[in-house]
Amino acid sequence: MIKVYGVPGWGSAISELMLTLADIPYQFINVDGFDSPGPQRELLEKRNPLCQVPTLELENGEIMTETAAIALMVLDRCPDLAPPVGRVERQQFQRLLVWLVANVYPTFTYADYPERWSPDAPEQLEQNCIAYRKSLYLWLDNHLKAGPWALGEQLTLIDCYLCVMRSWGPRAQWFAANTPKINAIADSVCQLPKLHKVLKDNEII
Ligand SMILES: N[C@@H](CCC(=O)N[C@@H](CS)C(=O)NCC(=O)O)C(=O)O
Repeated sequence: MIKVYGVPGWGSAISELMLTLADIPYQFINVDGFDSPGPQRELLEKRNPLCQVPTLELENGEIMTETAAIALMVLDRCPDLAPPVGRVERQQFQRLLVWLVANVYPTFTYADYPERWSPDAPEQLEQNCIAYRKSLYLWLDNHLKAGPWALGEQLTLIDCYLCVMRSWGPRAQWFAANTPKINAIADSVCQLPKLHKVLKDNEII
């Protein structure tokens, strides 16, 4: 069975939602505290030298990291979670998948640990990253389809990202006030009975 090394509510929640939607069984291994020296960090570092979550250990022992790569792996097993090949929505799915991890996710990498990257001005770096992240979400909200899901009529793995990311900074209240489409999509994901347990376990609902 796949092992998901993660922390409730963190980036591993995106993988957990995707695996659950695809009916792929997994075992969750909580590595809370991995971002400080200690046994949890040692456990994770052995599998992923970047020491990030999610880190997956697949059925064959291979290590898989990067939520976008994990999404592609899930799609190999459950193609219905992306628009079909040949549909215009598929290109937008591919674009948004890379866009989220290439643009939004790094704002967390830098703003969550600003002292690592800018020891002399950590607060400035953090504020700039958060302001940039807000501008990205505003752009995204303007470019999303009318709904009910990010790509229109079909629930896709992009919706897993939006649901989990809505629970992170700048937090649900900001999304409710500024990004109505992201907010509505995240609400719809939160109402999927299939995801109820995993969302609760990750303190997203
Ligand atoms: N590119 C990775 C980013 C993963 C990531 O940054 N995860 C965060 C937690 S949500 C993390 O592990 N941060 C710790 C660190 O970067 O040191 C992905 O898409 O999975």
